[in-house]
Amino acid sequence: MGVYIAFALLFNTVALAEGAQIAMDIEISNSPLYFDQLFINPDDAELQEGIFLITPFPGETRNITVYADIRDKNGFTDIKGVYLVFNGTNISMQQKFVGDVEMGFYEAIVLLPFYYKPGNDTLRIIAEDSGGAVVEGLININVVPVVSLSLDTTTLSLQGTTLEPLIIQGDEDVMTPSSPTLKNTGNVPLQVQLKGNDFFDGAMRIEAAAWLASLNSEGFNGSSIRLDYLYQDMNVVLKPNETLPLWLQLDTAEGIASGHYLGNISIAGVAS
Ligand SMILES: [Ca+2]
Ligand SMILES: [Ca+2]
Repeated sequence: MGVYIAFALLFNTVALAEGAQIAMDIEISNSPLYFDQLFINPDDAELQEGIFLITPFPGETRNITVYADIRDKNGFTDIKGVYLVFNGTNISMQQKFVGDVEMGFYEAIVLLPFYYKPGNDTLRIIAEDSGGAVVEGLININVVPVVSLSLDTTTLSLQGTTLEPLIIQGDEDVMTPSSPTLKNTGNVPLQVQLKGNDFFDGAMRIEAAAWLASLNSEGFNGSSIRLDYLYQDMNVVLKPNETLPLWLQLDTAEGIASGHYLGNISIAGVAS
């Protein structure tokens, strides 16, 4: 806890004769301004060994409430301004109520985007009184790594003839489920993996390997893989908050009987 000590040295200048006595009064005024308590709402973070653990919400911005109890020996009305510095922004903390004649209770909400980098960080709180005394307090935080991958498509149906390859076009818009879009909704880079199973209509079967998949804004111009029953790496790293279109193509070259087939394609993200 930071305690601000101001020294005021009051003495008279004297012409010093050798061996003369010097009279000196020293006044130490204690803490014109200091932090009584700095904390984050327990609902927003778990405290572990002096560090607040904050888990971002996948794909959303999380509001973190930060509190500072500040005392000023001259009375809380002497506190002029309280600011919170985080992620390059300076937020003014609002006085919520007063504890007693010396203490003011301040609050601010910090916005934590889901893609904010995980690891140790600090929230810096700066308070100033009318006399220009400044104190700075730190809240140590740890942003917990979150692995989260979202796909706007859950089910798709595809119609066509068996004369030519059937293509599902991906896009980069997460609001268009008919065109699959992957988005990294966590805060760590992800390796994307895909697998498929066989598609069936009764006894009729299309093997998983009849599907080609590509994660590329250019469609199949980039690298594509043939689906397998086990997860395979797409050799694409999806950065936090980044989106990529997923393209799928059913290869009908081997000849597929007409029917109504049903099957699954699964997507996974692995922290890379
Ligand atoms: Ca003061
Ligand atoms: Ca889409």
